[in-house]
Amino acid sequence: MVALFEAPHRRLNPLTNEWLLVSPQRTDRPWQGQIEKMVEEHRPQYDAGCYLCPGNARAGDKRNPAYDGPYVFDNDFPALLADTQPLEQESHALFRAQTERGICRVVCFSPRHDWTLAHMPILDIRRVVDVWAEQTVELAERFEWLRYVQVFENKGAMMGCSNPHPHGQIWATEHLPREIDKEDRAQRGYYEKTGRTMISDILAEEKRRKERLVYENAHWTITMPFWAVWPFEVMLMANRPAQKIADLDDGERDALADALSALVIRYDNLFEISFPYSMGFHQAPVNDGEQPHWHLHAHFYPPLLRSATVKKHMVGYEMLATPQRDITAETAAARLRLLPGVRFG
Ligand code: H2U
Ligand code: ZN
Repeated sequence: MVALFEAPHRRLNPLTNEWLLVSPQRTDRPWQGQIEKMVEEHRPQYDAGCYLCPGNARAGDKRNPAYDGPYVFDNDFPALLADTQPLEQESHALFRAQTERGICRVVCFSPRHDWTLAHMPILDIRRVVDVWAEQTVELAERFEWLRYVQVFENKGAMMGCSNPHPHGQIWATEHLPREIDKEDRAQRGYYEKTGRTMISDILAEEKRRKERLVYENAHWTITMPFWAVWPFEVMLMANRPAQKIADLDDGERDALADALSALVIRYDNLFEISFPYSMGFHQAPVNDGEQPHWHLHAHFYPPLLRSATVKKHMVGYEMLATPQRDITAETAAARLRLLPGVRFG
């Protein structure tokens, strides 16, 4: 018998029912080779050329107000439209199409052009949490045909983010997006069988084993999932099976701001750079009654592998067959867990 960290094996993601391949024998050895340091780019607090800074012009004669906290606006180049016309009928069973109505918004996290979540005081992050909650409620109430509100942040040029000003986006749609649909089915099946949310059981086990824990506070737990695909992928889970961001009480929102700050600071400290990632919350669908199988959480997917510049490529076998990783989730979790909680520099 060999241990999981010694031999190639596959692991199942129970939230999506998808497998990944783990090959720890390839590089699961003590960290070797040097880590190139990148010089941090210094940005001004206000950039006259930034379309997200307070008071500045945006596309189509729009202008941002002189905002001093989080600021939300309708995306000027939305991927979805609320009033799109019905599609002409495509009747072939193998060529299905459906109308997808939706709303796209941009959420500036702070007026400070030079900040990221990792620089923001926890009280300021808390205001962003409130905005995410309000937006989910407001959108669902105003557009009764909406079924899902996706809150996310795409950070860093490496992730294709077009502007370093701290911001995220909200896309709300009339259907469940693909990842949500997978998680909805898996969580529902688990809840129907056990009467508990899948994530409650994952949390209990992770808190007992501790090997993949990255950070925890009174209301939130951050772990590297057993089935993590990206080298430093983590999940941020509500300790209680809350369904939506808006269900969180005051203490849980404060603790969420604390957990977000703790995580993104550790991420920045890993390679001493502003760490790129895509993150987003997974919450219960809207306008569809109670969803007791849903358990609020967020996923962080950072592209970096070994240094500030070496990124993991999801190509070849991973595109054609199944995702694969070398360093195990346990090894990577330990690295993140041991990083300082104060940002470098
Ligand atoms: P990303 O860099 O994460 O893509 O976000 C920037 C968003 O801002 C992008 O979705 C929008 C883009 O459509 N945008 C505006 O809404 N107005 C503008 O004037 C420029 C960019
Ligand atoms: Zn700016």
